[in-house]
Amino acid sequence: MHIDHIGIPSDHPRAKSLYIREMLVNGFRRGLVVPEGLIAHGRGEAYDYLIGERTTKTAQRAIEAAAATMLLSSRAVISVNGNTAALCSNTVVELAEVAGANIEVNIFYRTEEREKAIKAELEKHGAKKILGVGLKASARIPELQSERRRVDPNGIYAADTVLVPLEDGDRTEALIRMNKTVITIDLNPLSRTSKVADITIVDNIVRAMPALVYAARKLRRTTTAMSLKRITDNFDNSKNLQESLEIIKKSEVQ
Ligand code: PTJ
Repeated sequence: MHIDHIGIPSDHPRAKSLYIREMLVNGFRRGLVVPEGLIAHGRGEAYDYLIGERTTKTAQRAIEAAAATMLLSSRAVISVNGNTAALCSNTVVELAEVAGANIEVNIFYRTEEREKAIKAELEKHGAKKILGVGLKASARIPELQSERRRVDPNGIYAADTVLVPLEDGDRTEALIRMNKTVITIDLNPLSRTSKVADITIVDNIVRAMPALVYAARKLRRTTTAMSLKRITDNFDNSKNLQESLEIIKKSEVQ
């Protein structure tokens, strides 16, 4: 049995889940994640437990629709908050490259220090251009009061598609009002964001992001614009969310 440096035995039945927690705690200590982000993760974990801590077929369909949408977009942007940076900066950078998307830092609890820490984390993983930091976030999302309203005029403000993982409902609604296509990753199929987004991937971001990179890479190599369009046209978010809820309802004590 292997025990890693933080003391999690590799054969611990909940090892994976404990590693993810550690990544967030570590992200908190490094100034990427806010304390509230740890609470948000706890909520996510509970739903992850209920969907069986796996990427369901239902989530996989949403992942393919999301990949197709990003490939069809001309100005896709991946919005990165503290939790996303701590858990999957590497796949954010990969997805941006595969899908030709921009990366923008956009945080709810905004401080310049944390914006810079998130930017540095993304750069550490190979990101070359990062939008939305400091004075670059000079545009405003109309009718939104939170600090998330401040966006980059060359990024989220001008985007046709925005991927907003672990998002709050207010901004999702505001982005939809701006006629943007919104993709989210949210383990809670009942959240406001999940309900109002165009495509909701009900999965843990640590599994969804690598799957999204894989799907985008595969679709880019093998599929025409017409078949990408068919994938997006055939996707029904309400139906997909309903299926995720059914999976949760069926989860039972073994
Ligand atoms: O870094 P900041 O300042 O932008 O703050 C980030 C948080 C996450 C604190 C902020 O966006 C927030 O308060 O989010 P909410 O409103 O609590 O929503 C987070 C949603 O993400 C909830 O529905 C959770 O169930 C879900 N969630 C949490 N962890 C994961 C997740 N979904 C997928 N994968 C996860 N690991």
